[in-house]
Parts: sequence; C-alpha cells; structure tokens
Amino acid sequence: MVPKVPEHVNLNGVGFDQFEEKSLERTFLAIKPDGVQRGLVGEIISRFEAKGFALVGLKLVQVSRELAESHYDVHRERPFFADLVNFIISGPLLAMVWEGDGVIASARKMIGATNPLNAEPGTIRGDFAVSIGRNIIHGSDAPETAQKEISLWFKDEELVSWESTAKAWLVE
Ligand code: RTP
Ligand code: MG
Repeated sequence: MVPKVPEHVNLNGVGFDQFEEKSLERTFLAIKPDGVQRGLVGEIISRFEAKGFALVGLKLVQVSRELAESHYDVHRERPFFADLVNFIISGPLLAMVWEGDGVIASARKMIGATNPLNAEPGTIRGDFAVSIGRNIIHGSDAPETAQKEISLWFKDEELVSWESTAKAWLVE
C-alpha cells in the first residue's frame, strides 16, 4: 500500500504529474547507537540542516529485534547480519525523515562510504568513524528503499509537512 504523503512529495510517479511544483524527495536517515552514545546527534543533524534539507520526522527509538531484522532484511543471508542486528538494538537510535530536492542521493554522499576508512574526509563516516560495523549513520540508498523505510519506521501522523521560511534563499 502506498503510504499517505503530502501532495508535493514525489512518490516515483504516484500522484506526481498532478502538480506543477518541483517535486521534493524524502529519505530515511538513522543515527545508529554508536552515534547516539558518542554524542554526535547534534553535529549530524546540523549538517543536514545547514545543507538546506528539512527535518520532517524525528524520534529516539529503542529498536526491537523484529524491526532491526526487517530494516536490514536485504542482508539477512550475509555473515555480518546477526552482529549488525545486535548492534542496532544495543542502545537508542535516532530515526529521522529528511526532505528536499535530491535528498536521497545527496544524503548518501554526505554520509560517505560504508567502510569509514574509505569514506572521504568531510563526510560523516569519513570524519567520525573507523570501523564498518560502527559507521554511525544509515541512509536510504534509492527512492524505492526510502519509501519502504519511511513507512517501516514512521506512522503517517508522525511526519510533519512544513515549508521553511528560508526556502526562498535556498532554491532559485
Ligand atoms: P546502511 O544500510 O547502514 O546505511 O549502510 P550502507 O548502505 O552503506 O551499507 P550496506 O551494504 O547496506 O550494509 C549495511 C550495514 O551492514 C554493515 N556491514 N558490515 N562486515 C561487513 O562486511 C559489513 N558489510 C556491511 C555496516 O554497518 C553497514 O552499514
Ligand atoms: Mg544500506
């Protein structure tokens, strides 16, 4: 089922052509338990705010095993799956939805390579992490996964549609 989203959000064609306004994307980002424990929540949120994206959903979650397994279902058969799930449920995680033009790909760039030792300086993983199993943050990797992950982690009523007064200074 397609989740309810505001009319200006691009659902990969669903409802999009009815609107002349340029479409916005949404992505699911999560500060993993290592990022929360290390006190990096403010630093990470600041980066996406300063870039010009809008926060539309935010909650601190003690993740259940079921939710962690469902989120990383694509990796279920991989050797690191059990460790990954145990890590994700090991402490609070900050679940977020961010909105903006091109936010899905841009957030992945800002996050950096999966292995932090290969992540460029200036990226979140490049600046704050050294280990693939403790890489601080998750970001949806494509429009389809973004939509799936947003509806897995958030109820419709937990997302807030709003337009920043700074928008006129961000977008031509
Ligand atoms: P994420 O889903 O967490 O945003 O990370 P990603 O897209 O950059 O990487 P992905 O391939 O989806 O892997 C998910 C998470 O699994 C852990 N991993 N460990 N030991 C390993 O070889 C290995 N490979 C992946 C990482 O924590 C990665 O973020
Ligand atoms: Mg991934």
